[in-house]
Amino acid sequence: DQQHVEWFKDAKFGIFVHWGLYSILGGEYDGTILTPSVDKKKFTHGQTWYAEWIQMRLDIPNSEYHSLAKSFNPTGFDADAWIREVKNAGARYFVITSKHHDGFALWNSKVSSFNIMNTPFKRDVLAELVTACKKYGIKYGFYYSHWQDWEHPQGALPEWKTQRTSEEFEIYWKRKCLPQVKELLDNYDPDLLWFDTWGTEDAHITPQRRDELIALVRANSSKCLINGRIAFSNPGDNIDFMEMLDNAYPSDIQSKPWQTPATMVHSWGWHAHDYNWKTSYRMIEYLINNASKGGNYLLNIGPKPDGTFPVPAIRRLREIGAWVYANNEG
Ligand code: JFZ
Repeated sequence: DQQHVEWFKDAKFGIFVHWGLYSILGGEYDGTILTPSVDKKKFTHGQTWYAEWIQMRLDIPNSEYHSLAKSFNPTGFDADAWIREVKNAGARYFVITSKHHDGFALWNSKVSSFNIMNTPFKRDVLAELVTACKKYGIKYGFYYSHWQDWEHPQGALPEWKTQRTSEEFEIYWKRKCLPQVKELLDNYDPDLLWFDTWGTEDAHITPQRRDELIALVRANSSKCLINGRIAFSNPGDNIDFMEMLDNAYPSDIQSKPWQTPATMVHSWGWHAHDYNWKTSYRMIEYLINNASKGGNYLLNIGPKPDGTFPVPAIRRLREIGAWVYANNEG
């Protein structure tokens, strides 16, 4: 039964958000700014200066990085205002990083204390965003980093660090990953889960674990879509949609519905020194190009540590929205 994927097939446009403790740093730590000239050999996917990678990029130990939680207090956060912008941009769905590679959960998680309730903010932002999405008729989903987890002692680390064995990873998998995914399904009933791997198959995300995770989602939700990045290669038939690389289009007809994740600048998370803003005109072209080939465009914003969208992002959302609503029913 593929009914649950119908909305995704004609959604065309979604908004993605990367937000977490790394947003506080905005691409800078201890006087060092992440720039395009950083040492490229540490990265395989060529994304050398993403702000959300700052912990690994600058080798910040957990003992230091985790103290960022003590200053996470985005008092300007307004879920209704965010989703109003999403709606006015003409997007039909919204995806946010429930937990990125750093392991920090943006919801009230009983599985791991490394979560937003243990910050001065103490508000479950996922719960607030879900309420707003329902109000505005926006489908919603969560990015969940099921492979990389730099907080858990047995979570996967980047390839240049010492690797966990499969037996070690199993502890993280059983005690954090699977229980947190179940928690997301139970508490928030998402329309979509967005898992993240890249590269080639390794000892962690084996076909067996991939299938175990798919089975968990299916056992707890009949509607929740699962993306192809759940596994490295040949993710199998049991997934709902594929992802192209950033701003790329498939060269042939896809057997699965698909989307392109893309970001307004270079970084996904907020980076105060990233001036690579794409023009609205260019992003509208990407959107049209994807939609004309049957795909969706999932456009990312990195909110600031005060909880607001950067002004250049708001301007672009509104310019894109003006085009969408002038040319479509929205
Ligand atoms: C991954 C993450 O590492 C990154 O922080 C962000 O969340 C992004 C959406 O996903 O980065 C990737 C992974 C794979 C590719 C590009 C960026 N790729 O295959 O081109």
